[in-house]
Amino acid sequence: MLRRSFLSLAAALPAITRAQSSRRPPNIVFILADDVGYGDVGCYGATRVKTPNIDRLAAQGIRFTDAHSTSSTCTPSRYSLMTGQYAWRKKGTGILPGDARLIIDPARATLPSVLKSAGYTTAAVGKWHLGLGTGNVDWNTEIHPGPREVGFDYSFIMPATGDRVPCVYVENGRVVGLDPKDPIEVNYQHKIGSEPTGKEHPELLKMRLSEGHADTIVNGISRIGFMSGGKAALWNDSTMGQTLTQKATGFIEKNRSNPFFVYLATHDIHVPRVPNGKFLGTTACGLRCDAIAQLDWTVGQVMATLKANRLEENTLLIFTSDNGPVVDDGYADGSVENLNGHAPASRFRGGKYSIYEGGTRLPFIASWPGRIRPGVSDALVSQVDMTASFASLASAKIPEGSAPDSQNVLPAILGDSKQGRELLVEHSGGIALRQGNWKYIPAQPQANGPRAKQPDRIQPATPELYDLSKDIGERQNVIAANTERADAMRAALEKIKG
Ligand code: NG6
Ligand code: CA
Repeated sequence: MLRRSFLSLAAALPAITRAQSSRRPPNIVFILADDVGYGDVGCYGATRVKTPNIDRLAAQGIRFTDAHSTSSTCTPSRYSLMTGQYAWRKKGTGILPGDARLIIDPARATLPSVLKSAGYTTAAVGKWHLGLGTGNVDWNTEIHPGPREVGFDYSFIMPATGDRVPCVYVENGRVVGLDPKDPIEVNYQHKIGSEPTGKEHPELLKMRLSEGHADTIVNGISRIGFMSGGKAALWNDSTMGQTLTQKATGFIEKNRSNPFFVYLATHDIHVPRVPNGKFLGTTACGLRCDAIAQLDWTVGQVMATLKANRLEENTLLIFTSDNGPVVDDGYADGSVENLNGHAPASRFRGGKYSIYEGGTRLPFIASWPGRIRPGVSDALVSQVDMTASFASLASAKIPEGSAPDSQNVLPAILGDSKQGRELLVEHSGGIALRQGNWKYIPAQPQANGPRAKQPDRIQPATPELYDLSKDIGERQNVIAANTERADAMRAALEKIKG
């Protein structure tokens, strides 16, 4: 074992020397897809949808088999990624409405601010969903605090999600294309303005609803929340993939001569799924998979841009997702009917909204040609670790007290070590603990929404223990036969909770 790690270290040495002798630290491009599950891409087993670009990235980099988002939904997951703090430690980090205030304290060091302190130029492109302003956002003036105040030099964002108003892009704090004579108003309590809603006018909808999403209709699709005004600024759902990709690649081109960090948070494959016409019907598993095809195109564009600008060998490119998969997430878009054997969570139990592995165990690929040697890693790593790991890569300091849960797993990410975390807290409303191949799940808070009893959303009401080395699908609760281990893991979890 020792000998092997010595050998792999020795093999990596010339590359390390090369990286260190170049004057600048490597660029970092972090592509965070939305709701993409472990089984949704080819290199993780998908066959009904082809993902040649993501597969190529995996072939030239390291494909992780036990990498996690911190949470099974977007806002807490992204909060943890950005702050290096587990979201369950902080109140108010659940799924946010589109008019929520910024939930990251600008006084804290963040992933982008730490990189900025090391000389990086930083950009956030795509889905934000971490709130903006300090309450009662005025969408018609400069909106702050937001990405800039937490460390992003440039930002081009969707404020919340594709299915939440306001349906406009915000670039560096300003709504893009806003006509001042047609001001935007947003309300999550009651209807405003004269635009029809999905509830009143289902006949106007081009996408039927299965749950919620019955408020203001924008581009023929009703959303969560009410919005009036801003007609000229509304985004076009079917060009969103292209728009976000171009903003990210444009930033890369513009900043090619200085170290940069790009956080590209795609809207794909979140609902509403409106992939561009050129991807429609290109897969064998419906609209959800067509959105995966569009996502794969985005990854290909980023790779091509790095190559064209001769940045490949000086850029760490990571591809992952914010939480596990969901097929019907409120729009009856045919994705369930057209699955055709496609298994979004692969062999794992649960998905988005679930404490089981499907909730947070996701594709995670790290590529850096010339530095990372291709392979597969079973190291346990979490997105909460990006702050400490990227700080280490950039030789940046994390101020005392910031990023408290972030561990430096850079050696695992670069393939110099097979070792990741020893312990990981998973989160989906409640929390659970991973220790090696063991997973301890305390009794979880019970939801009572219309879907809470769906098999892929059931949360355990009493404690469970799984040995993932024998039972990757978390089917055999072995707590009764392993009470000592369960007690020890419960105690370890209590200690981490503090
Ligand atoms: C849920 C929405 C779902 C999605 C999710 C957030 C309903 C019925 N469901 O409340 O459609 O928007 O929030 O997804 O409204 S996430 O990926 O941003 O966490
Ligand atoms: Ca998500």
